[in-house]
Amino acid sequence: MTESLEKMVFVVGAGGSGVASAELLRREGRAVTLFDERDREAVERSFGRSLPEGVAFRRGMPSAEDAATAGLVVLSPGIPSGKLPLSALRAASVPVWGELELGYRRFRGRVAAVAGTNGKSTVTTLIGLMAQRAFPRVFVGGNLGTPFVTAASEGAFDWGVVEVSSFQLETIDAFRPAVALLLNITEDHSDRYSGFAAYAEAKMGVFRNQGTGDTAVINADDPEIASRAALIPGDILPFSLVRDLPQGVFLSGDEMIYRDGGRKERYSRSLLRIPGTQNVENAMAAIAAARRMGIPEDAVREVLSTFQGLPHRVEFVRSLRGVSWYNDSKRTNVGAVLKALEGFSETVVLIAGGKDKGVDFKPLRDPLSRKARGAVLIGEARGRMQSELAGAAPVVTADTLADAIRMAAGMAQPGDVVVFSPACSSFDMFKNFEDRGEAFRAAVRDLAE
Ligand code: UMA
Repeated sequence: MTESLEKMVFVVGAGGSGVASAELLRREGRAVTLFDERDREAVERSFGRSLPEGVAFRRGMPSAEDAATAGLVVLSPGIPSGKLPLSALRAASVPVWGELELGYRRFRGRVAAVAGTNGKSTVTTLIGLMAQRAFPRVFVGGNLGTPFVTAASEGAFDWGVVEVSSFQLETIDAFRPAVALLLNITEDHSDRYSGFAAYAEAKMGVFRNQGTGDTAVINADDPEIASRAALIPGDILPFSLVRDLPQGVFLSGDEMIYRDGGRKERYSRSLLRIPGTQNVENAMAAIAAARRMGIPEDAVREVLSTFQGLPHRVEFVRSLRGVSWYNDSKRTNVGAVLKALEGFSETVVLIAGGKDKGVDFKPLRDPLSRKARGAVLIGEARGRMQSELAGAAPVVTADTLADAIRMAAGMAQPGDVVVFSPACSSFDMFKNFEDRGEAFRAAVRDLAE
């Protein structure tokens, strides 16, 4: 469906991506109404400034009666499309795009898109840094922070390197990245999707519009992706930790080997400053994408050997009485915590919990029973987590993060690691995962010697 330029645009959701979309559309001269379930005052307070000039605001969601007055709906990723009057919009031929689709339609340049349950932000940052060494104008953003639409007002780019979430991929239409990556699919956001298949299908959307000349970088070791690979229309370049590939990137001993056509390049694993096998996967995905984007080998090596990792992802905080403390607040799902735990050879005290997204916590039982001294659980999910994890290791609950830190400090023995890897989102007790990670860091730094 095409947008009707004469009619009003409804931008639904007045968060970061909605407001950036409204600003872009206003600059294009469009009439825009922003909708949000919070009132205007609350929205403006959260931004610390007024809404963009010339943009109308309405509290609530558009109604079926409104549909005929809209030429386009731009839906924010955090709002399920079921909140819109979808049949009325369809009847009036009004397209519903996400901010990602709007950004793509307006962006001038080639796009590399990074999808997956875990590792997206790290891989997006790695590829972004590599691209910035090779090309004069590169946009890096998307789900990890700066909304993609903001690039539309900034002229032409060589590349846009964009992290894309399953929420954003639900509302694409023409979105066609020249290079698309899917790092892994494990359970997350069960409160939003009718089942795992629906979530996986949203993620596979990153490849939907690809065709000849486009590259699809996929994790060959992920059974969910491998079983869907036949649906990918682009040219597949896989990566693997466990087996040699005739084409793609794979780990062989201590080397990551890139094979593509007649080329073969070797990247030593010891180049990497970021720990754990999950980061070897992230590096291999970035190598595959970067080389297909035309980024020279030297630029790839330079970034791999200097990138220190993003905050809140297995971030070392301090060592105290022989115990190392790590802030891993970004781990908001079970699959991510499994990977984080795998990355430690030491005995672990896990601090976890947060907003309950309805997922199954039982997969954590195995690593807890093998390598944990115990677990301290916080937040809305703590009761359900405790009952699902009981018996795998000593499991206790705490009312506050500060209490949990004190309890973990009491459990840990010299040589152990304490990691705060929540497996839940943060919204029950904190503004976001950054806020939660900062609170953790500050409280750990405050622990007395
Ligand atoms: N709102 C409603 N009704 C609802 C839900 C929300 O009115 O049912 C309103 C809220 O009052 C708020 C606005 O919608 O004013 C928030 O919109 P939003 O949740 O879509 O958030 P944005 O601020 O626009 O941020 C979004 C992404 N958020 C989500 O996907 C939930 C950000 O990803 C992203 O950085 C940003 O766009 C720029 O692209 C965050 C995230 O948590 C980091 N992503 C999830 C993840 O990574 O797992 C997918």
